[in-house]
Amino acid sequence: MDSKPVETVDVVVIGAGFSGLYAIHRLRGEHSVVCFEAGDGVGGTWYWNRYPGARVDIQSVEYSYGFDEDLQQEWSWPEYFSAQPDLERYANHVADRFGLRDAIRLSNPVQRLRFDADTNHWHVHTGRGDHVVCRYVVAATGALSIPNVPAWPGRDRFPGKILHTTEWPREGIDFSGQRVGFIGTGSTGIQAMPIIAEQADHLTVFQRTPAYCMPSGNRPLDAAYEAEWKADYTPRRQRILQTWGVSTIEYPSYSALDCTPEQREEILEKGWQSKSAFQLLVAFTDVQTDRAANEIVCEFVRNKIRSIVHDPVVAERLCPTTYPIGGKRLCIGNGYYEMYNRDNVTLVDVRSVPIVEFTENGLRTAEAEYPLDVIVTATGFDALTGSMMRIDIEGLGGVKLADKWAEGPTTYLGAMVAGFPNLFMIHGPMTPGAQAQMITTGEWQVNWTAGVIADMARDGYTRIDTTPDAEAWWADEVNAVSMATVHRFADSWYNARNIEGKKGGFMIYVGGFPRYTALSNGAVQDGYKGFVRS
Ligand code: NA7
Repeated sequence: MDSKPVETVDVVVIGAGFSGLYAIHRLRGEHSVVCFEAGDGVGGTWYWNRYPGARVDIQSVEYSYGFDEDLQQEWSWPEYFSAQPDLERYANHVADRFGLRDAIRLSNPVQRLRFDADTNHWHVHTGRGDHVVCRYVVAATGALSIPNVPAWPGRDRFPGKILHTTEWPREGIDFSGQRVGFIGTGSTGIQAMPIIAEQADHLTVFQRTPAYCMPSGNRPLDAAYEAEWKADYTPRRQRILQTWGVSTIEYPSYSALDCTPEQREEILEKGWQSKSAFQLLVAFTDVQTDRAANEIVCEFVRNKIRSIVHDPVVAERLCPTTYPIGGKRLCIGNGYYEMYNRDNVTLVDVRSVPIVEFTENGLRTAEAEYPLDVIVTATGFDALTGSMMRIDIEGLGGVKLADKWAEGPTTYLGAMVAGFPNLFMIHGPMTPGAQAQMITTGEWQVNWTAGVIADMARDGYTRIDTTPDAEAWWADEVNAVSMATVHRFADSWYNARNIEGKKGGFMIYVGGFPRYTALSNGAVQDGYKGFVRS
């Protein structure tokens, strides 16, 4: 029984990350809005991920909001690629500047959603006993918010700390004199490890799959560059939506296969030195679509690793060979490969000799025990579906979302799920997600959702749903475009193969943001094709 009185609002927003904050701002001009947030502060990803070295991998001048001209003119980023404290500060600034805090209830996670088909309202129940009845729910729950921690036995026996990077203590951790074990060599691990290695007595890296990593070229933001952006923001924001989400890289018109070896080397070296993260992925037109073109870039990076890392055995162990570059998100680092030249860093291959258990001394693989004081897991996330599946969501006919998605997510445009009316997802499964720049594209999805909600009132409807046929059509589209890229050749959170036993197939839309927006707008303009309104 809820002890608090039942409240009624128009819209409940779940999550006060960057998309959730904008959703509050965008919707509350015309609607009453309440936002529930699990954390005790705003910022979502940039609230939770406070591990050492946490930093955005897209330039801050573009990884920022574009909805308010004054905001983008007045805000200054100290570096090209901002660190977590600056991003969290920005989220708080936006919450204050636009007066969003009175709509946000912190430390109050949504636990249950139930749709009342008689009234076309959602009943929202939270961890703090709130019960809100609303017409629409906008779930901005985050694509990467539920940590994946492999279930090795013996966790209770290990006397030291075991930390996941997304649950980092606000006060930080002093690694001085510590023997640190680090599991996970994705984007997160690559950012955190070089900093931890500088403090720790010893760092043992447990690597299952080596990563392709290119240097970020981070540096203090140049005033002239900032001014150039500020003088030209509107077209630049539009360009972000017209590319695959990063406008600060150059998109060439030549294939790798049409260049001579010398030309390729020159282009790739320029890309590596470009200080524009991700440039290697678009060094040629076909890096993301042609295995032979892709392999040219892979070998370039392997040779970089061989030239940076002194110990040839360690260098070879760090060379990715089993998947194409860009098949998983390219890692953007600051001194990652160089770190392996330190005397206090050891690399252990846990692909051939897997981790078996935590022990009273540290971590045991199938071959050896490693004595440790602290273990850090940067083992990724139950991505895309995890945050929705953990909420008890009951749609039409008592169907639970977790049951409907037991074999993998089904959505229409990544925005709605058939049988769960009036529930919109931002950056949900089968949207472009991290394949585009998430603040700008999150704004776009919120605007699209706000338009759909406005049309409901205009057209006199109270329920919008989608259909299994529309979901099947979208699944075909998501799969078809994924077949055109190299993503299918890598195991990653894009295709649910980062977690053993997770089902779902391809969960990211890699057809490009321009095509995604055209299809989403087209559905609306085509009389809400694929939707059912009543
Ligand atoms: P990622 O990219 O999913 O990386 C997780 C890492 O953890 C990766 O190296 C995994 O190896 C490793 N991992 C996961 N499970 C295990 C087990 N059981 N044993 C050993 N190693 C394991 O997560 P990140 O947090 O780094 O980055 C997520 C996104 O944040 C990133 O894509 C950017 O968009 C920002 P694997 O490669 O699966 O073999």
